[in-house]
Amino acid sequence: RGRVGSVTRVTESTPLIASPEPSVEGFVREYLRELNFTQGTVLERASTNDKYLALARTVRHYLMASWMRTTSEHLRTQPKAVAYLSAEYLLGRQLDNALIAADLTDIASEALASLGIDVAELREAEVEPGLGNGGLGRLAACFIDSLATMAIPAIGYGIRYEYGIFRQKFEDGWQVEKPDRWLDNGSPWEFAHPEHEVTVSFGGHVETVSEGEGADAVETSRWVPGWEVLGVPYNYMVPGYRNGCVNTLRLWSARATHAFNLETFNYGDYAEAVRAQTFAENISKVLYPEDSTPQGKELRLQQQYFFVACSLRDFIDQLLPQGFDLHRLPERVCFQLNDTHPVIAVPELMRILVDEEGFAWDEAWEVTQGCFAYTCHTLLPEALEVWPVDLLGRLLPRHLEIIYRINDEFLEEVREASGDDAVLVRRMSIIAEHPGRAVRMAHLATVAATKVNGVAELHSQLLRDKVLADFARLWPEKFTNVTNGVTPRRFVRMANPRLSELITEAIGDGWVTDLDRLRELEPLADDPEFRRRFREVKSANKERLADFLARRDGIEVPVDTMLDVMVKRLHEYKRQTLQILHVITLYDGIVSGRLALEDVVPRTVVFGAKAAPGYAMAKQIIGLINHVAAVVNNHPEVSRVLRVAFPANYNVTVAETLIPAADLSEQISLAGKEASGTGNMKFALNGALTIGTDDGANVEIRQLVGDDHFFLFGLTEPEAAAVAEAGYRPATYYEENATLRRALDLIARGEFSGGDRQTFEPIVSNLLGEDRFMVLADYQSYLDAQQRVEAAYRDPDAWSRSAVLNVARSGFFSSDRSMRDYLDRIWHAEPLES
Ligand code: KOT
Repeated sequence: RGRVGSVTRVTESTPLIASPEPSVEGFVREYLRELNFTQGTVLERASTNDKYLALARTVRHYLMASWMRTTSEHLRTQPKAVAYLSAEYLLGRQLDNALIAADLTDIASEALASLGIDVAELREAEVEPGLGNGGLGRLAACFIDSLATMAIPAIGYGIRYEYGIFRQKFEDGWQVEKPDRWLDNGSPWEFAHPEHEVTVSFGGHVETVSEGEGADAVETSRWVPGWEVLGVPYNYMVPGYRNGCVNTLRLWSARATHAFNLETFNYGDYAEAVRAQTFAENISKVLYPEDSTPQGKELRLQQQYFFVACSLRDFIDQLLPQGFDLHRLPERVCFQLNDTHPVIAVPELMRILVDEEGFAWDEAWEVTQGCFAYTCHTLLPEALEVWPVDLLGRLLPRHLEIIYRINDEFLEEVREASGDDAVLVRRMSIIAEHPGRAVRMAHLATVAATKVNGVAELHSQLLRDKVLADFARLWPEKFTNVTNGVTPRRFVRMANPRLSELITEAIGDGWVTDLDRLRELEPLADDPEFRRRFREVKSANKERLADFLARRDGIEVPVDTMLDVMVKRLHEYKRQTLQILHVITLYDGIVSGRLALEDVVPRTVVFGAKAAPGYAMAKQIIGLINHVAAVVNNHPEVSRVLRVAFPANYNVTVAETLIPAADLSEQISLAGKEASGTGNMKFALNGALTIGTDDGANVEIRQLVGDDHFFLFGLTEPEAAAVAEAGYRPATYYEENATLRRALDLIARGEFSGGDRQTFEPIVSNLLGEDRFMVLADYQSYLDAQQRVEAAYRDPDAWSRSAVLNVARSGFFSSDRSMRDYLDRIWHAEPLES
């Protein structure tokens, strides 16, 4: 596969242009070519966006040959591939990641500097593709990064939403949502391929046709759809870290069909035709902003089927050789279902095999069961997706029929195994009967999948013991765990260049793709000089953050305080309320004179969180945090030791500047509610200490870093379950704990709402009356843990020793390790030879 002049031969038949050799002069040339010939402007007149677009396209050139080569190698060698099906990819900015993957950071900076351009300024011009809500979407982005870095033949499939997660603003401290027009300035990282469009059908009805005569006659179903849309694929490069592998992320965009256009437009009703066209294109218009609470909207189901139908068709038609025997599909692919959002792929594959390919039902079911694996990401019952039968039947009548048959045969198996246990059959059925008939997508996924996994040890255990216990008894070998991970490329190497350099100086740069090697830092935790340099890195990162927030939000962050950070979606189970109660308690202590200023370790509490637009309580909590912030920050005494910062529109870009600066990571969900968490991992890897409950991956973080370097508090999952079982009465805690009472009374009396008692009444009455997530039960334990945090922070040497040990012992949380676990336990695919 050597270079032949400027042409690289990939296969016997595929000639390929080589990417340019990396050099400063070469880069300048490529850059000017892009600026002048593609962007169509001259340097003197170019806007920042022009310059950014030209830079992005230039960087692309250097990855292009690898991309084409990887693609051709997949096609030529037909290895087993992983097809990751996810409704969300929270990618974050692409430029810096591509520069680092291609090892072009220095060359690009020098080249552009020679033209008088500052690359740092161009980086800021990129609008991040926010095609996800939070953890689940960011996980998908980390996974495809790791798969490429490990040279695994993999493709990510998803939706190219025209509007990603909303842009959050605050008006008087209350969240308002603005549309995320991320495509407006051009999107240099995508490649549209309208020639590979796929037709997707919806609606209509099912006809039963008899084939054959007399006793041989068989009834078969035929779907007669009511309407169609087209899916146009947009390809994105997924570059591995300096390994010559560039995989593909393929996102689908909806278009009206050509036939449809012709018919309706010819009919003469132009306005109606345009309206109908808009209807089709609405399917990929906007990301649903609900995290962990499905909305049950018809358009959402359309989105799910749309991208899944496109993806299966695409995989079969484009990635398998013509005439491939689909009986052998499980040898070629594992479709990984990222939660239940893509589960409609199961009946879709059955439909393709039975209706289009003429498979017998049993044959088709065997193939289907061999092709899918399911990852569950939640424990909250309200997050489990169900689709009303009438809605699903209207939109996808043939699929509903297939689901019924899958269920019939499955329930037969349950009856046999259980000796006709009718209660069990009702519990396990894919079809729920109450409150209305509905398809339980998690049951469908579990029945169809070869493997079902949770995303952290505790979570997988709870899936086996509680949420899916009946299924785990029937098929114990189906259930497994794969603890989540995060990509060290983006979240350490790219987000924290200073720490990266310090680590590399100490142990070489192998850690970037082999994160267990961070262990080699352990002895350095006892080296005072290393700890000093570590503290220097932290404080430089705080300066960088302060500068960033000053420019972005006009927020002033003191750099010489403990930086205490809670960033994640706003959800009651995550308990942002608990942290704001701690802030209020500190405030109350100082204002009431019970707490002397000298006795408080100065800290800056930073929140970042979006609330689902329809989630009223979450929006209340955002309002409360902002109003408390205003009071605290404006108080002459209190603000000397305590600040609250809540930059709006927390996203991947903000995470990248915030996390490397943090001292304390808040992971304070009620035990048994957070499936894993992945922010917790990012903080530990960047040398923050965690204050956290025994929940999700916190459990594993604490086991690895050691109890002495982790601030544990709160009920355990079995304890919380027992409290709930016995009947939880939050008011008791209010009555018995004076500190807690004062904090809640301050809110109730309007201390943070200009004396108005109504403003935050819903929060207070919820906490006192229901408090579903046991904030009050864990309050005192949390306060005590914060006391231990203060004590520890007063000893900078001991603190930085713990911080270094957090880094050294968190290598396990690389998403490369997660990928190895998926490969060993679920996918059984192998790297492409290079
Ligand atoms: C969304 C809708 C339905 C069911 C689950 C979700 C979901 C779960 N969205 N995000 N998650 C989070 O996924 C992360 C990655 O596995 C976890 O770390 C986190 O705990 C989940 O809350």
